[in-house]
Amino acid sequence: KPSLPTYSMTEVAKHTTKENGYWLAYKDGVYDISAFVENHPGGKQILKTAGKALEACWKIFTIHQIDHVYEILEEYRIGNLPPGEREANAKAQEDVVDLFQYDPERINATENFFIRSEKPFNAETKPTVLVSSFLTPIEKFYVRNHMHVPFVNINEFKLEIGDGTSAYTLSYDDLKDKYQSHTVTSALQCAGNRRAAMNNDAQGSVQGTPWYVGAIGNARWTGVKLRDVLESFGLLNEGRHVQFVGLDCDTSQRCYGASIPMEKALSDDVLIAYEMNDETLTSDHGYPLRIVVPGTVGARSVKWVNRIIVSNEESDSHWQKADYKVLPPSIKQPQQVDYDRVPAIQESNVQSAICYPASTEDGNKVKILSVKPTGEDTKNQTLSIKGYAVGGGGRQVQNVQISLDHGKTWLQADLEQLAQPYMRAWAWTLWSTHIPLKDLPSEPFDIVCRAMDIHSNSQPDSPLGIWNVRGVMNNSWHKITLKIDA
Ligand code: MTE
Ligand code: MO
Repeated sequence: KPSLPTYSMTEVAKHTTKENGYWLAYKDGVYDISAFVENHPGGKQILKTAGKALEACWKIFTIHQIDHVYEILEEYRIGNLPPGEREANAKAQEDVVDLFQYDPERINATENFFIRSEKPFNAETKPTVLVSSFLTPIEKFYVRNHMHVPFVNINEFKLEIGDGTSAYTLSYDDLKDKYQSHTVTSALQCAGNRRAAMNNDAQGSVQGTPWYVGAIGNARWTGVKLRDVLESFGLLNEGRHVQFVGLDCDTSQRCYGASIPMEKALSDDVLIAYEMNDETLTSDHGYPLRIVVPGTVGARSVKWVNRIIVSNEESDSHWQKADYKVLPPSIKQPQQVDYDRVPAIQESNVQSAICYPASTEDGNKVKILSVKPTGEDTKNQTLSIKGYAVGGGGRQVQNVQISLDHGKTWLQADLEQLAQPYMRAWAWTLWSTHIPLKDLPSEPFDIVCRAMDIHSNSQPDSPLGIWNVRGVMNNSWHKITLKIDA
């Protein structure tokens, strides 16, 4: 197009905002896609390409490599790229394909989360946010991504269900129309929640994302029962495990995956979910479909699930075969043989944590927290303490206790919990207590909490006896140190 002006990549790179317009380059053309942004089938994700050359962005998302896309793009052409820059683009970006281009924009992320990593996105909910509502709002719910958020074209999306040799498929609409919907309120907790507190001088440091207490949330999940879907294809009890595979795959096509025992899949409450808190799943939480395995560690609730396989074998994914296993404490540098001797974690254990008072700073770094008591009348001032507890495996929380003297004496907390059927207590418990100011020391002091489930399982007082190099399943008493600022 000789009639059009020539723009360099430096010029293109300046157009990445609404004010300046969204420009991009492709081959020998320069395009202003501002007017197209609203119409892009993949939504706002297209903005990630602004200021850049498309070559690299399209390399992996082959869905774009069809003629009509080039035709659409040609309508937005505003100029030419100087000769030479096209080759440079293709070459320079060959190796830096941004797998994360479909990760969503995360509104108010720093307000709600302590962000542990950006790519992949790993963010835990701040403690005070956790206890401010019984259902964790979607945008405040922790995100644990091992890879990028995958691109999904819902019109082409298919869920495959099979036994490893042959498979049936269901579209998104099929799944919603053909099966009865079912809603479950359930907590979801990462097996690595509270990992950071497992680091200690005596035993060494642990490997993995250093979560404080916020890799947990509680939501209403709506979907169809996994058992109904398996049953409709005659796959119920046709293998010992049910494997799930996600759409998030690395460049060598290894995808996130996990499995659960068939016995668990027979439960009425394991879902192929499409809604969270009555809204369509967001891309960070698995849109369009995710598995929800209540009572089980988060790692088995596979997001972006597009394949379900009934098999006599567990999933052979890294996250089932290595990782998410409680290795013996003698192992400090795990090898595959060590993992092979140890079972994959399934059910969660009994857990609780103090979430209020809390600092706005990263909880792992706060040594002594200064707090002001509440109440107008100085004589009747109290200190409120709040937190969450969860039984794991469907076991309801029986009680939560607070101690100000490292476990010699205990105060019983008040519980907010749902009435749930026996062994199906999937939702968490919120708890609170109010301690009169006159009962509190003026010097810095420790508060610990611990929960007990209906089978009297309780939490260990320290991580020493449960230490493992991957830092998983830490449910030791949670402790914070306070100084009253009267
Ligand atoms: N599913 C896929 N496909 N990819 C993932 O990285 N992370 C798992 C699980 N499902 C993961 C996944 C882990 S370890 C946890 S704790 C939960 O999703 C987190 O779910 P959330 O991000 O919705 O809170
Ligand atoms: Mo996790």
